Amino acid sequence: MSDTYDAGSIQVLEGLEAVRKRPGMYLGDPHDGSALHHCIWEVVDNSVDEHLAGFNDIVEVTLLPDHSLSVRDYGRGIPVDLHEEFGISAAEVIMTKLHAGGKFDNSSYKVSGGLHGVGVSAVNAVSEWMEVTIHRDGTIYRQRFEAGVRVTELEVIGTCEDTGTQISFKPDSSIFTNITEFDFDQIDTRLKETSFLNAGLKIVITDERAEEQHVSEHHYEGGITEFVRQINERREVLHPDPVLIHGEKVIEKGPVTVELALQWSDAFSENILCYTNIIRNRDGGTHMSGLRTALTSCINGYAKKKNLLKGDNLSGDDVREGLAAIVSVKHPDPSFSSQTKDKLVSSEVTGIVQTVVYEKLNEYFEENPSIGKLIVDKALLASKAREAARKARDLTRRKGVLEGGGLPGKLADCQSRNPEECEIYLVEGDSAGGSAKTGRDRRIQAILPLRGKILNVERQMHNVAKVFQNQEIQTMIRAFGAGVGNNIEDEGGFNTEKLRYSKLIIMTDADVDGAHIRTLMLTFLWRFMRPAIDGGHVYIAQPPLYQLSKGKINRYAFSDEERDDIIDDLKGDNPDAKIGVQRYKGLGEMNPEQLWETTMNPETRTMLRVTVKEAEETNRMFETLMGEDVPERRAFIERYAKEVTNLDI
Ligand code: 0RA
Repeated sequence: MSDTYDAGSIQVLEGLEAVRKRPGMYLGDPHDGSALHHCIWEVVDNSVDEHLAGFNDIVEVTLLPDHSLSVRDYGRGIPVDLHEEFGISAAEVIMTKLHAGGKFDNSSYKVSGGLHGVGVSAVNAVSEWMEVTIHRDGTIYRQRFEAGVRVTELEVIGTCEDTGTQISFKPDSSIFTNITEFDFDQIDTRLKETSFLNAGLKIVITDERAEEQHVSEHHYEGGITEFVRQINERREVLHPDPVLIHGEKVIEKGPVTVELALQWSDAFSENILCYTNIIRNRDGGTHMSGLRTALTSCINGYAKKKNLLKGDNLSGDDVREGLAAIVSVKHPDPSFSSQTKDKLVSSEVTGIVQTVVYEKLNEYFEENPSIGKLIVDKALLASKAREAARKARDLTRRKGVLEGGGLPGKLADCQSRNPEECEIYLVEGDSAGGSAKTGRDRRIQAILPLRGKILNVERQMHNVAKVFQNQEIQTMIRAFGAGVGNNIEDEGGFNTEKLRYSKLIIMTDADVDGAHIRTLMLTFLWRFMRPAIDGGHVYIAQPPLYQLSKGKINRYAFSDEERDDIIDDLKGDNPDAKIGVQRYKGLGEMNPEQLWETTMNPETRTMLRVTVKEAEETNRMFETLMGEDVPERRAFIERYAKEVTNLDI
């Protein structure tokens, strides 16, 4: 047997040596954690394939204290019989031959892994060691490799009653540098997504690296429907159950299946996630275009038929406002625009998705006319908002809002005329406004006190005039000096280049009312001055929740946790030390110095910058800020605070 065997194994070595030499080409950057985690996806994908083939319901991923990781499934087990061409076991071929993935089965078996990547052998190549354990035909087999080279034969080590495969590996520390530890959260997030996209597949992740083990389990019988539900978890949805759409078309290469779940909520932006063979396509592609075309024509058609549409057609943006959707395509041979698979370009997919969605969504509207009307109404509101923003400049000009009065009387402007260094604080209430005026750095900080609640513009979209009659809104427009209306192309439309301040800082009380006012302000900015948000000019001040004092020492806490830490710290070795704890209910309770020190001093303050990197984040942001979900809000603050700190340097 040895001749063929040697020839085969030389080929194997050459292949794997290439991976070791240039891991970046096969697995991504070995220094920033991406290749390291890619190894996991690569191994897990094989088990997911077994699920897709209908033979596996559980994947167990375990992070071990020796920096190794194991993936166990309960599928058929890798075949152990002799591979004719190479003269070694099929298992060894899979473990050592690049791209050996789907050779054994020419059905549509390889849907995820085979297309995803380079196969488990590439991971083997960059592993200090890898072990495969196979449960098959009542027998347990094991084989071990080091740096991709086998160091034992495939040995029988016992008997069993189940079937399945376990692959364990330890990434080679001579290849992976800088980030060398598996990141539990990253793994958890990714595998959660995987289980959403594979209805019924249970994925259990166990972290045994710390003394106390940590387990996370994902199992969604509802698949992408539950995924959409979760995206909309904290939103007011227009219909309780996501619309589930399924279709298939057989093309020359095999069957293309499309699966979608759609659900509209009262959120502002759209949130559509696209996948091909379980891999996320961040930039969408032909499946996305198919969906968009179908949505626009279907919803316009329905609106007309029901006489709900008076004026122009609804735009694509209008019908997608507030939509959360998952599009999952399975394709036997997809093409992408790049190696990273960010965009699907297989052209036949557009038509397939379009036809399926158009048909099924029409059917859905016929069967659920009241929901159809809610969705059309929501799109009409979005359309009105857009129209309103467009009309806004004319109206404000006619009313002389922009030119007429000059700067508003309530504005305590700053001395500098250099917008780059200037900031404007939008402060709720006169008393807080007073403290802010006294405490500020008057050279660069302007204060605009806003009285009471500003208008909820969302409810007034049908009546733009009313929005612009609102005193607080007029005041803001005049103070900012950059016009109004989201379209910069419009004359008088909001133009960040004209902004008199580079930072628009919303400063409200740290309570429910404050959160509400902040939401109203953000809603106004979103609808009428969106370039300010897009350009990163909008900030949220973070006043402290507590003052802690011991004698002459004053310290401030921004969360309950921090409060407890500071109390411990101040007590030091004396548990009986007297610590004064003051809870700030509003900004008004702080004197000017305190307000400066804790919230306004650019050297020491923490602010949130309102950023819109992705629609997803926009959505989450608005909810995060509106809701009272404290952990979520804290996570948000932590995530953005860093960015802001950097910015302020
Ligand atoms: C090739 C053929 C068959 C199964 C597998 C590979 C397989 C590979 C992996 C990798 C991890 N877990 C896995 N489970 C299965 C089909 C074998 C048959 O027809 O019985």
